[in-house]
Amino acid sequence: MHAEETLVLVKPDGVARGLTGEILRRIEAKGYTIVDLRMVTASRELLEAHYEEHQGKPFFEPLVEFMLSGPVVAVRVAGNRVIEGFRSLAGATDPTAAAPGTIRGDLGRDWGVAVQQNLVHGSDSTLSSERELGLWFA
Ligand code: DAT
Ligand code: MG
Repeated sequence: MHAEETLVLVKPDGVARGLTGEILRRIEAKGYTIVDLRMVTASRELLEAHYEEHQGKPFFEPLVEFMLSGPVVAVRVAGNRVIEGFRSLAGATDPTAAAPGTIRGDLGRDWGVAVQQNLVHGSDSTLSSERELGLWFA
């Protein structure tokens, strides 16, 4: 049986702040396996597909613009229950409320802009991870 896989993105704020290594370190220290990794300057089409569930929400356009603002690091991560486990490592969406000990809680903050810049993305279900891995590792 194959181990579960998830898509992690180090978002443009994480790359720009030099936190890629720290984020990958936490994934590896937890015991998950980095299976594949690439730095990507995403297209608008890729991002609109990736975030399709959020189309029409007030933060959608700021979110796409933010994700277009610089390169991201896309990571294929494997391990039993890694989808749930990485979401736990990442912490809550709002970095101000995210618990200390999590990536967003330790390394993120509110910057007073229209979209939360919270360093990482992690797939939220097996359906999402399969769809998202197909987009970023086509
Ligand atoms: P997550 O990344 O925790 O899965 P999400 O899928 O609900 O969160 O939203 C995608 C991204 O959009 C999220 O990482 C940050 C931004 N975002 C979500 N809700 C927001 C809000 N209410 N205001 C500003 N940005 C938001
Ligand atoms: Mg999400």
